[in-house]
Amino acid sequence: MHLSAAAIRSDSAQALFSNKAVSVPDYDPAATNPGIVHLGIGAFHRAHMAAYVDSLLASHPDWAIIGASLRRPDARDALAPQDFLYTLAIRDASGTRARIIGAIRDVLDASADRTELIEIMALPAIRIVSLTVTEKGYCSAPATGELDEAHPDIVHDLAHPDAPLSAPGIIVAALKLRQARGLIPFTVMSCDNLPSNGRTAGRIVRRFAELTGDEALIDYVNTVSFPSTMIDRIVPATTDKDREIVNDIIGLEDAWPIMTEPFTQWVIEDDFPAGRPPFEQAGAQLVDDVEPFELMKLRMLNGSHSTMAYLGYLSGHQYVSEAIADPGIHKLIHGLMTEEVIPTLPMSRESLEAYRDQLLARFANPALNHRTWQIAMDGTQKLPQRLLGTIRARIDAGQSYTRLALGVAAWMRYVTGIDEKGQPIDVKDPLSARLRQLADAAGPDADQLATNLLTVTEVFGTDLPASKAFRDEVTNHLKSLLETGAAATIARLG
Ligand code: CS2
Repeated sequence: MHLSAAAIRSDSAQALFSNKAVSVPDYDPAATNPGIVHLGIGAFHRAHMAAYVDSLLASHPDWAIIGASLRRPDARDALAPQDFLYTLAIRDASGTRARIIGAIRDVLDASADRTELIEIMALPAIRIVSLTVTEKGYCSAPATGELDEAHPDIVHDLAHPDAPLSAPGIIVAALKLRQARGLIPFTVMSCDNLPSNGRTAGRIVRRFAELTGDEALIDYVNTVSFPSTMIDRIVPATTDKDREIVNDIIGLEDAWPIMTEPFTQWVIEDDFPAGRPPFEQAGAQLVDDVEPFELMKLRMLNGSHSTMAYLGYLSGHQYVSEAIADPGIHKLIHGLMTEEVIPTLPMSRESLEAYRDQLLARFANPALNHRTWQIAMDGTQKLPQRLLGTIRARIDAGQSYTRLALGVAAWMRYVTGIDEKGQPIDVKDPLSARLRQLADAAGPDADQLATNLLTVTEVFGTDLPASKAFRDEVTNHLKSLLETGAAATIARLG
């Protein structure tokens, strides 16, 4: 039997759930009303924000979520037949806990039609529009966080404002409709791994509005608030094996369960003029300034993740848990956080070392099959906030950054598209064609490869390529990676 509202109320399911400690919504999802529209209804949102909202709906039924996927129809296809219910499977070495989530009331396939989505975003009841559209969904230049005005989707959306493709285009179209209806704006809450994600989202949306030349709209968009958030939960892509595990536990077929770890954290800047659910009652931290938390998470967790993804993949490790079990990689990541990242952060060393140890344990979670290839994706959008910002801070302080530079060199080695055994690597990146061209033009020469890739100013800016010390450090690592491989390079670092 398929997962559905009726199925989870059946006697057989209730009996099984009480035996196996499967939890179900403590409210009737059909009796809730949407207050949030979420753009980018992928695995991450379903493991994180939707779970917080799920905890609140019994007491605050007017904050259910309408999700939209902007690129693919698959979320709607999978979830509609099961009344938008899905299982969140929380896994570690001790086992799997299943929680059925009812917070999502509908999923729109906005890859096919944006009209309905924009219409819903302009309903009075919608007070928050949240986003997990990934770094590239902001259509920005990663090095600066400014709107990329030449981005094909932005060019399209400015020419066709009523049929937008991009997240900024959709948000501005919905705000325009709200303005026409005399409504106050919704709050835009970014939940992506960007530096100052609220400020970045605000800068991009406001710039898009400016480019429309519509003065009244520009004024209205200037009144929108864009709180920053720091979001943290590791959520690997779901596999068929995961589906089997979950179906076995819940005794029902769930077309798209989500696998995650026990750890979860959400720090939110408290700036919601249109109102918000009491996220703090679900465990979120509401603060005045999220930036220190974001910096800590991006540099410690995501910086380590990307470094491990490239070096791990090149060393033949399919999963993060395998990479971190490799003594060379463990030592490198421990050293990267302790020696190079922690001194750049404003918190106490003691608390940061505790955070580091917790991260090392999370990376080692043997039940999360988190592929290095998944994290390696979209490197051009990730490197600036994960590694390059930290390198800049180290340079400014006159300090060394050899492990961080190895992470950058490993990315360069990875985007050549050929692994250490001569097999092709499926490099997923919005700039992959250009990266491939630059790599092919360089051939196996480390100097040339580094020189070519450092011309990608959207990633490196102009300051880092101009620093001889930075170029030398990256080139030396790259030479070693090309000539001796990842494992020997890591070992040499000691
Ligand atoms: C990962 C993140 O895929 C990636 O790039 O580094 O998705 C990471 O798992 C999350 O940020 C954890 O909160």
